[in-house]
Amino acid sequence: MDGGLRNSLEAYWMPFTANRQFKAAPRLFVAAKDMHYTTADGRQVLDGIAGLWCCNAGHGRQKIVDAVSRQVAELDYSPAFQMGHPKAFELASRLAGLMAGDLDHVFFTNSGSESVETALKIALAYHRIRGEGHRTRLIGREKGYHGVNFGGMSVGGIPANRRMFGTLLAGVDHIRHTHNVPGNEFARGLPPNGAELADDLERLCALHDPSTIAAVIVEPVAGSAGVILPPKGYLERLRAICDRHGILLIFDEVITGFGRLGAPFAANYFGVQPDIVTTAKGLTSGVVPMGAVFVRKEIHDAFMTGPEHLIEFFHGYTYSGHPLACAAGLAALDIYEEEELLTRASRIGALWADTMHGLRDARHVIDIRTLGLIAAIELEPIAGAPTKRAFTAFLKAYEKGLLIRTTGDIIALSPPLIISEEQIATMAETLREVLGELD
Ligand code: PXG
Repeated sequence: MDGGLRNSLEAYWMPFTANRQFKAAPRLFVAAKDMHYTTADGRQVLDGIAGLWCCNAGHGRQKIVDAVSRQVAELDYSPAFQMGHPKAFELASRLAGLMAGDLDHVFFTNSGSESVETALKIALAYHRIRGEGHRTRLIGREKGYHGVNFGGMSVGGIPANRRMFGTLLAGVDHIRHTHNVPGNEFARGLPPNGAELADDLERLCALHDPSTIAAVIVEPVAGSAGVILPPKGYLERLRAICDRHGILLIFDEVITGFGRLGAPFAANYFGVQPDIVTTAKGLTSGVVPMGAVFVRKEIHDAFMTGPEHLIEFFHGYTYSGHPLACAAGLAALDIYEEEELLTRASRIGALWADTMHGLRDARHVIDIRTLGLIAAIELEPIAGAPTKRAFTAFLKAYEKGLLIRTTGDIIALSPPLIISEEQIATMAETLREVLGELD
């Protein structure tokens, strides 16, 4: 690499990246179309993770490109506070129509992290408005990922994401995770064992008194910690405990939203009704940053009480409901609808699961988990060097033309929902080759 290029890589401090490793051997994408990225050296790379779980309609979709282009020329920005523009209302209405039950009010943000902060603040304010200001505790789950801001980091349960950052939010506790429950190895779909882990919430209710708890936030399917599935009956049990104690249940659907499981949202898929749902990513198919928080009617209406000239909720972002994001969101929803993408994972899920579980005899594999169009391939860590084996797999897969994600020693896969049957087979073949070459 020449000195000039090295310098040009230096200034950008990359997020969640081994910066020195990257800059010594950069991996740059310069274009993307449908299921493939093009690298700076002109190679095609099959996208096994929808960008970062977000490009659900695939890349370079003309309808989205056109909608965003038209929008930037017509109305580039409209103030988010005390003013509106038509597409924000249209998008919120369409989203409410897709979502399960009466989660029919939508608050716009710009990312999953902001959606989480917004949801936690809505939960606290809702109780306070109703005269239950004693409900201040927030409960998350071990291994949970709810973004990187202080609220989400606090209810999150990934140690590396927390340990450098002081005391975090006060009054937060965590229920146990559901990873690697004995008897669940290589289960297809929802694991059979571990529903009783939901009862851990009762332990925290007994410890803190349930009247101090505002909300519980969980990912219906945990993505970042390595695809951790809810045992059969687990989410229903969590819902029942929340109901018993007047606790709000928040589903963080930043990954599961917009078709990942074969239904529009996990709330639809599992038939479990949360009180608040956080989303982002697939909302615009990753094209323009945007998040949306869905709130049940009763919660929204509780805010709409005081004098009408007063702001009901002191929260929002300059770019909430940004016109470009709304244009991208509406076009993405059009594509999802026309191509029936939000339910496609239910149609090819069996093939996906068969193909991925076909890797169970590959080297180093100790577990495989699949649901919808998600898969995790868990590897035996190298003794004394955790994460190294999976990271090497990531580098090798990239060299062989396949983009995957790894967390710890787990390979996570979540392709765009447009993936073809042949491309699913290609993914598995490449992975088998990669696993066979690992130390
Ligand atoms: N909640 C959940 C459940 C997430 O998965 C966030 C919140 C935060 O979203 P933003 O938009 O602020 O990044 C996420 C993000 C991975 C990976 O490969 C996962 C995420 C982001 C990047 C990589 O596991 N999830």
